[in-house]
Amino acid sequence: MEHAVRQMPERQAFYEKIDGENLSALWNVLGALITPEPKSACQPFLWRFDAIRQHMTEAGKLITAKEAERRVLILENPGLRGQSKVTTSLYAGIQAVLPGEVAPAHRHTQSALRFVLEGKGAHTAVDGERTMMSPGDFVITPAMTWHDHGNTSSEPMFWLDGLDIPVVQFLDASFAEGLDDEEQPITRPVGDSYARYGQNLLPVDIKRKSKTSPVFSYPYEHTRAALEQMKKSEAWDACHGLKLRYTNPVSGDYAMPTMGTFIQLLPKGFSTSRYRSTDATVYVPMEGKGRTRIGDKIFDWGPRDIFVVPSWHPVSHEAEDESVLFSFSDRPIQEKLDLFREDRGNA
Ligand code: 1HN
Repeated sequence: MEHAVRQMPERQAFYEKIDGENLSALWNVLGALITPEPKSACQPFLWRFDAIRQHMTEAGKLITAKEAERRVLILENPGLRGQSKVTTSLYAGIQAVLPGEVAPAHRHTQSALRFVLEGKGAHTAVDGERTMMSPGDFVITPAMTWHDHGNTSSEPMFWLDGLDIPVVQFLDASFAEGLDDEEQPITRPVGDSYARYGQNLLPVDIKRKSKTSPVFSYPYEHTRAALEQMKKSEAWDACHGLKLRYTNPVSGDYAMPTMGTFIQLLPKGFSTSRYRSTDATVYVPMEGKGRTRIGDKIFDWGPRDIFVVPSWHPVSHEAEDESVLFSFSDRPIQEKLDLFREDRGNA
């Protein structure tokens, strides 16, 4: 599959002739199309949150959340510049909502996840319900649900947005609309979805069409408590330390149909075994500090930095302090299409 076909004047003339009829010879491109293993333009990279915060503060003086609709700095993968992609299939950005601001209501077919980085007391409204946001919370905006954000606190609020924009783009399935009002009508009390779906209970006659978890918010307090309890058993996985996936309580599947979200704890001094998988992954350390080797590059990280591991690049983490890492990838899509592969080395 990897051989290159020889060029000859007669062949060249043939290619030029068929080119005019929108035809092209497979034998010239086969090797590039069907590679023996993933060959991605996506590159390993790390963004420092402190640098982004500074730029966001400047952006806050240049444009309001209302005018921008969403005041976001896109994390553009250096190998994919100009495409608004953090990996080949995923989008990521850092959003700021300043005190008193509203990011106006809209809805679209793209699904969004938020991972709260800094600030307290801002909220997002999804499908008629408000959710307060705190650092470490994982919050979901399902496809085509109305959503707006507001900050009635006195501190700026920063979070990471992850969206399946490139997937929806690839499938040409984008629909979006705005709302006449800035904020959507609130029809349910704060905490309603968590009480109804987030307590190992479900409404007796539950019928849901949506493949997204009805738990809009996974508060860090509970996530962290689960890790804290589990770490007592010291059952560390060689590649992952202690790694959990966020789930949809209705289906037991990932919390979102297109993006898998994960939280992992690495104890102080722990080094993970080399691991690689086909799902390019975006990581956000929430606590601790350490370094991660991705292929032949090494990145030092601390809380709120963001780094990206491309498909099939060997990755190993070293935690200098006890560390908690949030991550997300397109793994649910790959698993459903029988494309997901991982390599744990000998671990
Ligand atoms: C969006 O709706 C949000 O709701 C954030 O906060 C980022 C990037 C592209 C398209 C829609 C949000 C987005 C987005």
